[in-house]
Amino acid sequence: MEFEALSSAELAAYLRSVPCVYALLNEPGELDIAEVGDGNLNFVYFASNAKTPEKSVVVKQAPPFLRLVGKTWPLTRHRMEREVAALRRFGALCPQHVPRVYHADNELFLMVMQRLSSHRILRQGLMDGIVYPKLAEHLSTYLAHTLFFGSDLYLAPEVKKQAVSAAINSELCKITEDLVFTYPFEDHPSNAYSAAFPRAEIERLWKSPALRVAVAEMKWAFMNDAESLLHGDLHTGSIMVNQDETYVIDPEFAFYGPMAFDVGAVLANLLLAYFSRDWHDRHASADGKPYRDWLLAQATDIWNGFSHKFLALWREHESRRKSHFIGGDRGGACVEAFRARFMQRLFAEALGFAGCKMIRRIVGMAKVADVTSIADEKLRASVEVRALRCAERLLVDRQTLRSIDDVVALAREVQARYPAQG
Ligand code: SR1
Ligand code: MG
Repeated sequence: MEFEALSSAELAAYLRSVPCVYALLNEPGELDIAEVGDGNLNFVYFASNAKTPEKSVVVKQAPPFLRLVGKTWPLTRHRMEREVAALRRFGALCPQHVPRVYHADNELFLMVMQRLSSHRILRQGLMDGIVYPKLAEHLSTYLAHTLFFGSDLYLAPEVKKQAVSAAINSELCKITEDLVFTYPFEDHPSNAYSAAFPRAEIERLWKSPALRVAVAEMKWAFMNDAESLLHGDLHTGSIMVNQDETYVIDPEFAFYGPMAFDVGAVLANLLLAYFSRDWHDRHASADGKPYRDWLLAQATDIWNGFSHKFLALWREHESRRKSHFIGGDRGGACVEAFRARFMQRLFAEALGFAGCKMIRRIVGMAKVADVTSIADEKLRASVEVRALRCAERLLVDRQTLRSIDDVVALAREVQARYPAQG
């Protein structure tokens, strides 16, 4: 049967029929329903008790297609099960940073979840120049906990393998394999260019063997390195914030993949926010220079915080278990040497993934508002060139950029070398 989105009346009747939701909504006689989804995949509704509007939930339903494109791009509705499972797993590990799932329906492919009514999407906050003082602390905790506790550093091998198998998410991974790692690096019809974008810039990347090989290496890692349960789409539109709290939403792309993919997504989106400040500073109340510095400080603090917390979890776990992943280590030098190499590899991979993710947002079909909202065509093109040049260096030089300070220096250098036009 052809899919029809639920009408407000149907959804209200449904929500009243689910006892736990009915109770959460304060036993509503009437519900106010608003469709608010602006994402690429799903329908999202706010449902509030008409008499006590603070009693409110979010309902998310997966249609059998990609919302951004419509029925011509069919997509499994089982993605909702992946998202619910990931929210529950991440919520168990990091309840302070993950919204609660109140109810899931595997026949309607929908879930009812916590409404974050005093929070906003981080990307919008960054565009408006808002400082979030706890952001780096919260995101580094979220990344360290979700990535460490999903990995073979913590889980028993048979539990981990079972978890890998339960989290298979082939259709959504295929979207990433195509849209992040393949189409932007060829002359694909789904690519989209802004009006003043200099085509020579992308031709240059397509013809760079060093870049093409680097991207292929990242694609291989994405497809093969089942290291931990990932969010899988951790851009700044998947994060909700206020001055005190940070929540990570929308893990429908969750699967077992390389840990650095989530870290790289966060870094990529902070860099896109940084390069687009020439436009947003014109409208933000804050002074431009300190805000740019704050954005780069977030990248620094998130990487350093993540690395520190991940290592602390690892050391604590092995000390409690009285054994090491690498086995007996007389003298103890090899354990720490392995950890140092492990984190250096993660860092290099995070830079490679960040590079791919920046390029896909400039050249590929799914863009980001930080850049698309730049109404001045020439200025937007300057921002796009900076993002591409920085991304190229992140990919090609990912082994020689040894620290997050090197990345910050690179971002500043690119910003200075490609001044804003327009
Ligand atoms: C075609 S779906 C486009 C993008 O939206 C999601 O947020 C993912 O980033 C996906 O690649
Ligand atoms: Mg999403």
